[in-house]
Parts: sequence; C-alpha cells; structure tokens
Amino acid sequence: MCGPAVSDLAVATPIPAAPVISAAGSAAPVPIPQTAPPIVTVAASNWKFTPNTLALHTGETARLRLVSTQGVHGLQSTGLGIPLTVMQPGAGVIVNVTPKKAGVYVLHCAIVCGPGHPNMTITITVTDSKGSTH
Ligand SMILES: [Cu+2]
Repeated sequence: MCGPAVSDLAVATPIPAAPVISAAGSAAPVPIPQTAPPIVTVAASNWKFTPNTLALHTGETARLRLVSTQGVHGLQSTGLGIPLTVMQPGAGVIVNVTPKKAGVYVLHCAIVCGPGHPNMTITITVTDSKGSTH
C-alpha cells in the first residue's frame, strides 16, 4: 500500500545516566609501616659468613636474611633470640632479631659443615641507647 512516506521519527528517549555507585565500604589504603627495617643479608659459604660482623641495637628489630651461597650452614643464638636457622642456597630465611641485652655475641656456624667449621663465626655487636656494649 502506498502512502506518504512516514518520516522516520526518531523518538529520542533519553537514557538516564547510570548513577555512579560509590564503592561502599572501601577502606582507606593501608599505609606501609615507615618503621620497617631494611633487610640485611647474611650469606654463608665455606667457611665464613659475609659480612662476619653486624652492629645491632637493643630494642630495635633487625631483619636478617640468612642464606647460603655454598654448602649448608646454620645460625643460632639463644642470647639474641635467633632460633636454629638452617642456611641453604636459595631465597634464604628472614629472621627478625630484637636484641634485649647489649654485648658482643660471637656466633658459630650451627651446623657441622666441614674442615673450616670451627672457625666459622659471625660477631654481632649490640649496643644500647648510650652506645655501650655493657
Ligand atoms: Cu658450619
């Protein structure tokens, strides 16, 4: 059937803008503790620790990464609160150390590792707030 062309009436139906839904319950970003101490790597090899001296402070937590670059070794100190930690090649083990008492701690390798084992030591010097080791 013929008829007048019906103009294409575009009925503009406004589409309501989608409401912006705020993320409910979004928590404030958790700040990274500013006090996190840097990680100090102590590497064991046949037959030494590198470094073989460390300086720590009473009441301050040090983070040690105990790892081996050669062989299997270990570290332990009851005085410093370091549990027996086996040092093996790989990623290492992070140990938090918070010295309570000032002093000079000589730690021997905690695992019998070969001919150089008896002389394999690391000396950890702990000073108090006055800079004293006594
Ligand atoms: Cu050893």
